[in-house]
Amino acid sequence: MKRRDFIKNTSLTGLGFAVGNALVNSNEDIAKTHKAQNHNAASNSYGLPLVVATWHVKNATAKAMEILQAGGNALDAVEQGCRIEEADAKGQTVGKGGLPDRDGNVTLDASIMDKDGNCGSVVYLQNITHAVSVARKVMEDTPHVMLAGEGAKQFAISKGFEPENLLTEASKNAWQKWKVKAQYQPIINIENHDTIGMLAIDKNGDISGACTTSGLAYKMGGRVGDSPIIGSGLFIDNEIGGCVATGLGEEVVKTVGSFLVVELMRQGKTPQQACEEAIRRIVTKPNSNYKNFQVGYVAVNKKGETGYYSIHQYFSVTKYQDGVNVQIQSDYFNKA
Ligand code: SD4
Repeated sequence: MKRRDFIKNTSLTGLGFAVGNALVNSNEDIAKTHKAQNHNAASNSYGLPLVVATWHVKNATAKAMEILQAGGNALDAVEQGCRIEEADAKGQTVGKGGLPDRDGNVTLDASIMDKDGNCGSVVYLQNITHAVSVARKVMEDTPHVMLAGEGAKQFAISKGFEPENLLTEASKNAWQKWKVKAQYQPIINIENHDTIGMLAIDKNGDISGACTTSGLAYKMGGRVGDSPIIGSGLFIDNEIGGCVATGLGEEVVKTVGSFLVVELMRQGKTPQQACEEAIRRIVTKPNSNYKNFQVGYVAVNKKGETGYYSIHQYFSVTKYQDGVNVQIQSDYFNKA
């Protein structure tokens, strides 16, 4: 994953205009950014189908788009797209190769949500690479929404998933190095995040989303983040749009972030405005220490407009629309 290999959205044709990674200095400034983002000036339309995802995940968005271009649905697209990152053992915050908790256990969280508002998720899943597909099985084959831990693992095995060791040598070595100091702090460095959250709109205009992660590196044993919590790490309302989150899950959960973004779009905000407002809710809390963590939202509305925003520093977003699969830097909140 070449997470530093960014392409500035301002240099693109075919994606319309965008604001770029402008520094935002005040709450008031937030509202002024991204007014024109995503609009395809040439055609005066927002190209569908569309895939948008957190971080630098071009292979994943390419896979999802392949499915959509072939007439497949958004649900299959987001599942198959996320599986690309889960299978990549070099990616250290999702699926196989994910960094472990402080006890050395790799534990996965994932969720998926479809156009009809059905959803499924798994938390604290061990030894199964494709957590997103287990989440889909929970959604489709059980009367429940969420399965955890050993129950989730046994369910996955009953559905034919093969248990395997997810702790690669590289992740084990990194954990052993970390153990020397064993100091845990929320990490703001973007290089330590690449949970994949993906949203897709298919040719029928239907929206689905998915999110999958190994969570925060060196978390406490048993810790669960926002990614598998419907409404926090992911929310879809096919009449309105969808949202996925990345970053410090605890802060997303406290504001029910993805649900908030979708509800703000329901009230008339663009995806960009909605993401900015959801970030504002975090940073304006009394005693918010937002300079010490990161949260990023990616949102899409029914028209195919997208938005993305983060705290303190940009995060990268991959968008595949109008035949262009590209990495974009988000704008971000940074009250000096
Ligand atoms: C979590 N939100 O478990 C996830 C971590 C993440 O990029 O997004 N990493 O809190």
